[in-house]
Amino acid sequence: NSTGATHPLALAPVIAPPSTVDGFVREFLQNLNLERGVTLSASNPNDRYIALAYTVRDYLVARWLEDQRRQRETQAKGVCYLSAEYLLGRQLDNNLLASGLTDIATDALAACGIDIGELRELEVEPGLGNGGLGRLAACFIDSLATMSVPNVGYGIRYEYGIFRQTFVGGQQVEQPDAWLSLGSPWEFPHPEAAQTISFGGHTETYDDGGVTRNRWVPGWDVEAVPYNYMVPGYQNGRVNTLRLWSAKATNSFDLRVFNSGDYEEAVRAQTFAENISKVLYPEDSTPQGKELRLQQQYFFVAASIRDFLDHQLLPDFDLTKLPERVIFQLNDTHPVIAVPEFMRVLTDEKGMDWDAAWAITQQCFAYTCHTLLPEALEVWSVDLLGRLLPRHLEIIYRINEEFLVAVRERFGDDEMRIRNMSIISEFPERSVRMAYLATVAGAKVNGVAELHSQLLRDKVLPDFDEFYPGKFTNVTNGITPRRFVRLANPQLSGLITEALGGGWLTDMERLRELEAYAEDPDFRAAFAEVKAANKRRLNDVLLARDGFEVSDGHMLDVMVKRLHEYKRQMLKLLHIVTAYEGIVSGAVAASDVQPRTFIFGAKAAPGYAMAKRIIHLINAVGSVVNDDPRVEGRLKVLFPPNYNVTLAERLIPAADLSEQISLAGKEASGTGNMKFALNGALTIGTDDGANVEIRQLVGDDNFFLFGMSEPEVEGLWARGYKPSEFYQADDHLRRAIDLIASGAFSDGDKSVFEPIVSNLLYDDRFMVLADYSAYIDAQAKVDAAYADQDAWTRSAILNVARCGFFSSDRSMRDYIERIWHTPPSL
Ligand code: T68
Repeated sequence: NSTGATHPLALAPVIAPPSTVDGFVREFLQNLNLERGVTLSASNPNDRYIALAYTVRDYLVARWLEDQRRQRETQAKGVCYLSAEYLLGRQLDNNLLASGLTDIATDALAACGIDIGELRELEVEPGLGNGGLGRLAACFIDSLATMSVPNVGYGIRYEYGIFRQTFVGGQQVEQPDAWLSLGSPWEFPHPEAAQTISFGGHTETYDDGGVTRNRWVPGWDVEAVPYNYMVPGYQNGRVNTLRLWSAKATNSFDLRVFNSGDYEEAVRAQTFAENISKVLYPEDSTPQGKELRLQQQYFFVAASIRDFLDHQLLPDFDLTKLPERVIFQLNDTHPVIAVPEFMRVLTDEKGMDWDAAWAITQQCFAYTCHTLLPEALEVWSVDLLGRLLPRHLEIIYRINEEFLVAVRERFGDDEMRIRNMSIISEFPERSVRMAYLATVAGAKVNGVAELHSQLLRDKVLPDFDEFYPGKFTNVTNGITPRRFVRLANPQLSGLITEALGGGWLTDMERLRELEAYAEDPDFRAAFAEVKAANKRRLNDVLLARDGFEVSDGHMLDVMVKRLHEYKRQMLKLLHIVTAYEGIVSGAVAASDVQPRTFIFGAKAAPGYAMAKRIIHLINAVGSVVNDDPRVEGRLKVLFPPNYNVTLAERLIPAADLSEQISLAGKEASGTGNMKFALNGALTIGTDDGANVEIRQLVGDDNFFLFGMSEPEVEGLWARGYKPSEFYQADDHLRRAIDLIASGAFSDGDKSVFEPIVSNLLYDDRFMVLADYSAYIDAQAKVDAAYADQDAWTRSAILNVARCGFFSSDRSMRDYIERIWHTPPSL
C-alpha cells in the first residue's frame, strides 16, 4: 500500500462491481450522468449503448486488474500472440455472456424502459482483420482467457478496419469503415505509456571499452500508443489483455519542423506518422509489398516486444530465462520482423552476445503458416528493408549466413539446395523470404489443418523439414463455441443444455452425447424447429438490412468467405446457372426442383479485378434469376453486401448446406466450415483443409464429398490441364458457360463477363471446370437427401455431435502441449 491509504475500501485490491439488477441500474444511470453528461430522459441511443458498455466494463475491470497484478507477481509463462489482424466482432454480447450479466443487464435496462436488443444493434464491430486469419486470432484469445492461460494479444489499432462493402449496379464499391466515429467504449487508451519506434537512418560500429559493437542510428520515429482491451474468459473470472497500438507523431517530429518554421510541413509530417495505423490492408491471401505495410509490421512488433521486456517482466529479470517466461507466436509472416528486432534488442541494446541471443530467440518464437499459395508467401526486397530497417537487414544477413553454414555442414556444397533454402532469394530481385526466416528462427512451425501441415512439409518447405526434424507440427484450427454457438445460436444452445445439462460450452467433446438424441424423434423435431426459427430470424435481419426475403420451405445453401478464385465461388455460380438453365430450357420441370435459396457473402480485395468481376456476375445472375417467373418459388440468389462477423452470426445458424468447395490443396484449413457444422448445416465439400477432418469425424453419410483429391489435382496438372476439353465434353457445363457468354446476365452485352469466360476456358488455375461434373452430381445427392427432412435433421444433429473437436479450446490445448508449454495460471 504505497499510497499510505487507511480507508478499508482503499485497502481492498479492487472495488467490487455490481451484480444485482438494482446495482446495475444504479451504475448504468451513473455512467449516463458521469461519462455521457446526460440524464436518462435526455439520453440518445448511443449514450445508452455507451453507458451500458461502461457498466459491463466496470464489472470486468476489477477482475482484469487483479489478473494483471497476479501475473506480475507469479511471472507465469505466457503467450504473446503477435497478429496484424484481430477480427473481433461485436463486443457487448460477448462481454455480457462472459461476465454472466446478460440477464441482469436485460432486466436492469428493461426497468429503465430500454430494450437491450436495440442497443446491441448500435455497436459497430471492430473489423480489424480480413478473414479467417484475423478471426482465428480473436477465437484463440477468447479460448486462452477461458482456459486461464496467461496471454497478451498484440496488434494494430487500425483507425479504419476492413472496408464496408456496397454494391452499385451489382459491382463492389468500398466505403471506409469509420468504426471509431462514435467512440469505442471497450478500449483503454494509454498515451502516457507510448513507446517510441524508430525507422530508417544507418548503422555504425563503435568501440565499447575495447569491444567493437554495432548499433543503429535511426532517421525518424513515431510514437506507438497502446490501447488495451479486456479479453474476458467465459464465466471464469479471468480477464486477459488485447493490446493494440496506434501511431502518433512524436514531439521530435513536430519540433524539428517547427524550428524550420514550416507549419504546413509540420502537419504533413504528422499525417505521415499517423498513417501507419490508419488503415487495414484489405488484401487477403496475397501479400502487399508496400512500404507502409512493412512500417505497420515493424511498428507493432517493436512496440510489443519492448512492452513485454520493459513492462511485463520484473525489473531485474534474468534474460537467459526468457524461454521459461514467454513464447511469441507469429500469426503468419506479418510479424516475422519481430525476429531480427528481438535479436537487435538482446545484442545491441542489452549487450548479450550473439550466440546466446540466438539460442534464446530460437526458443522464444514459433510460427504459424496459413497458406499454401506460393504467391501468398511474403517477401521484402532487400532494398526496401535496408532503407527502412538497416540494422535488421544486417541481422537477417548474419542469421542467414550462419544458417547456410550449418546447411552446408549437413548436406555438403549442394548449391541448388543452398539456393533453395537461403532466407535471401536473388530473383526477381534480392529479397528476404519471411516464411524461411520464421522457420529458421521458430522453435516450431505449424500448419492449420492435418492436410495443410502435411503439404507444408512435403511441398512448400521440404528441405527445412529434413534439416529440422521435429520442428514441423500441426494444430488444426478451431472456433470459439461461445460466440459461434452460444451467442449466435441461443436456441440450439438451449436445446443442447436441456439434453446434456450445463458445462458443454467449455468441454465441447461432450457434444458426442447428442449422438443418442439423433435417434429420438422428439429431439429431431425440436432441432428442426430451431433451424426453422433461425431461418425466420435471418429473414427478419435480411429484410431490415437489405430488403431481402428468405422464402419459407427453401433449403438455405450458403457460401460465405472472402472472394478468391481458389475458393471457387465460380463453381457455385455454375451450379446455379445450370439449375436455372435446366428449368428455363424446359429440360427440367420446375416442380421437380427442390426449392433453394443460395446465399453469398464475400468481399473482394479492392485491387483484385477478377474477384470483383465474379462479384458482379453473382449479382447479375441473382437479379435475372430472382426476376424470372419461370423459376419463382424454386431458385433464389441473395448476396447481402458487407459480410462480416455480425452477419455471420445470423447467417450460419440458419444454413442447411455449407459450401466448402476450394480446389484440393489450396485452402489451408477454413474455419467457416467448422462454424456451419457446429450449427447443424451439412457440408458439400472437397477433400481440402479441415474439410478432411470434418468428414472423418461426421462420417461419409453425413457429408457430401466431391471433386479431385490433392494428388489427383497434381496428376492432372502434370498431364497438362486443358479446361476447354471439359467444356467440350459436358453438355450442362457448355450450356451454363454459353449462357454467361451470351450476355444473358448482362443485358446482351457479351463483353462484360468475357474475361471470366475466357479465364475459365483457357486458364482456369483452380480447375473449376475439371470439378464441375462431380459437383453437379453431388448437388443432386444433396437434393435427394433434403427431400427426406427427418433423415437430413438426423445428419445435422450428428454433425453437431461429432464436431466438438473444432472448439478453439482444443486448438489451444494442442498449441500448449506441442508448442507453448504454458499451463493455466489460476
Ligand atoms: C486463412 N488465411 C486461410 N489470410 O486461407 C484459411 N493473408 O484457410 C485458414 O482457415 C485461416 O487463414 C486461419 O488459419 C487468411 O485469412 C489472410 O487474411 C491474409 C491477410 C493478409 C495477408 C495475407
